[in-house]
Order: sequence, then structure tokens, then C-alpha cells
Amino acid sequence: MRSEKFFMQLYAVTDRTWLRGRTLYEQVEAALQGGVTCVQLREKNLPEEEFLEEAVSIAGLCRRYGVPFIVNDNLEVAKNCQADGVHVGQDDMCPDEVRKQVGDGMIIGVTAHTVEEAVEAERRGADYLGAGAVFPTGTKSNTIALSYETLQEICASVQIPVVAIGGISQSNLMTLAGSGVSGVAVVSAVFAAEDVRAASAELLRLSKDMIKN
Ligand code: 3NM
Repeated sequence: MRSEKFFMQLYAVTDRTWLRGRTLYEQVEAALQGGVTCVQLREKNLPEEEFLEEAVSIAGLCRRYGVPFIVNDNLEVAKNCQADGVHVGQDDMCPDEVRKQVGDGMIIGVTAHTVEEAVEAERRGADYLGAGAVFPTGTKSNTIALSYETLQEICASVQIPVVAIGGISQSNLMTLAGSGVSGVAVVSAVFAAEDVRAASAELLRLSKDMIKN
């Protein structure tokens, strides 16, 4: 295991839904100022060229803050912006196929919804897992509900760090204590907040507290 565990504490996944006149770059910078420990750029509808341009600028921003930068789904963009990692879902490529394309230096994250998927992803070379949805979420459709017990089983069945995702907010984060997760991945709890920096700082405080238990 590399140092992935330590940057899972507050893993921010971007979304443009709540920009409200601000740029995504500004939103990500506010999140970094608040203390997020990892940033994933998740773009489902952006043309490739714009995606890459944005990835290059946000990768540079994250580098300045010393925070790992992960690209969702798109290997070409991840390679071309020199991201620290790439995150893939179960419907995307297997981690071993991803590894062949991105080389040894890149972190590979995989979403898992069951113990079987988690064990298989680890066996095929994933560096960390995203496990969800631990709570109902309006941010992504067609999520699969993951119980606390399954989350706990997933964490116990792999060596690599697991980050919980889905509907995590300041009010429910602490209920993940004792599950074995290394941190939380959030979208709306950071990016829908009026004050992104303050929300990130509070979520980080809670997450550190939750991991201790
Ligand atoms: N993946 P929010 S849930 C990107 O269950 C994503 O795999 C999920 O957004 C999964 O923090 C999700 O706003 C969205 O609920 C999480």
C-alpha cells in the first residue's frame, strides 16, 4: 500500500451543478483552502478538449496545494494532464487494463458496491476503493444502496483503503465511525455549499474524528 490512506480523509469530487457564477477552478481552490485531501475531476458532459484544458489547470492548482488530483473515467485526459490518478466505475475498464495503459506511477481507484467487486478490484491492482452509496443521494442517479454492514465487510475484506461515497453530509458523516473506512468522498456537501471553504474545513474536522473511532 502506498500513501493513499492518508489522502482519503476528505475526497472532493467535482460537479458543475452549483457554480452560481463562480468557476469550477474557484470552487476547487476554495475546497483546497478548506483542507480537502484529494480532488477528483468528474465531468460527464464536457467535450474532450475542454475537459483536458480544465484538467490541466485544476491539476496545476492541486499540485500547488500538494493535494492528489484524480480524473474520473477518462484515461487519455488523466495521462495528458499528468494526473496523480484515475478513477473507474464497475462499467468502465478493469484496473489491470487501466494499469497497462497508464503505467505504474498512477493511482487507480475503483468503485465497488459489493464485497466480491471489492476483492476483485484489489486483486486486479486497484490502489483504493470508493464504496457507495452509503446514503441516498440526489447527485447521481441509479446508485445502489450500500448498508453499513456491507461497508464494514468491504473494508475488512481488502488491504487497500476504502472511501465511502453517496449522500454524505456534516449531519450523517459520524455514523460511518467504526466501519473501517479511510475517509469520505463528497460532492454536494462541498460543492453545493454557500461557503465551500468553510464546509470543507468542517467536513475534514468531522472525518478525522470519524476515522479515529
Ligand atoms: N458515486 P453526493 S454516489 C459520484 O454510489 C457518486 O458510487 C456514487 O454525491 C456511488 O456526495 C455519487 O452529493 C454521488 O451525494 C455522490
